Amino acid sequence: MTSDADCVFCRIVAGEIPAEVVRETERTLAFPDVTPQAPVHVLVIPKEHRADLDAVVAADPELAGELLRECAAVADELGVRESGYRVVTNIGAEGGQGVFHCHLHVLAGRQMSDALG
Ligand code: DGP
Repeated sequence: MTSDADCVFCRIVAGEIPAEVVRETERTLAFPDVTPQAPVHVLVIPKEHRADLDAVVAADPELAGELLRECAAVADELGVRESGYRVVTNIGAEGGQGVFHCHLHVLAGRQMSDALG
């Protein structure tokens, strides 16, 4: 599996940085964002190191699908699937990405604005 010793999310996958696991599959991990922007703010990541969703789609479209299914499963598990939730992924510096290991933000528990940035 591709991994990067300097990557904070690879270190979470390796258990070197603690995170409360919300969901885990063989290839994905979901854990709360350290700086939550909503009452529910969970990150869904592939365990293997890929820079962003674009890179996952190019290398492994099946894994991209699994990440999206996991977002819905997180919403289900945390009881917000009915009320609604937002899935966001930032790609590249101008896209607002700060951690260059693919992650999908699952946000819920408050009314989201209709502004997208
Ligand atoms: P983005 O801007 O899309 O790259 O968001 C990166 C998110 O990652 C940001 O909301 C904060 C979160 N984050 C950064 N470092 C850690 C960490 O060590 N643990 C957790 N749980 N989240 C982190």
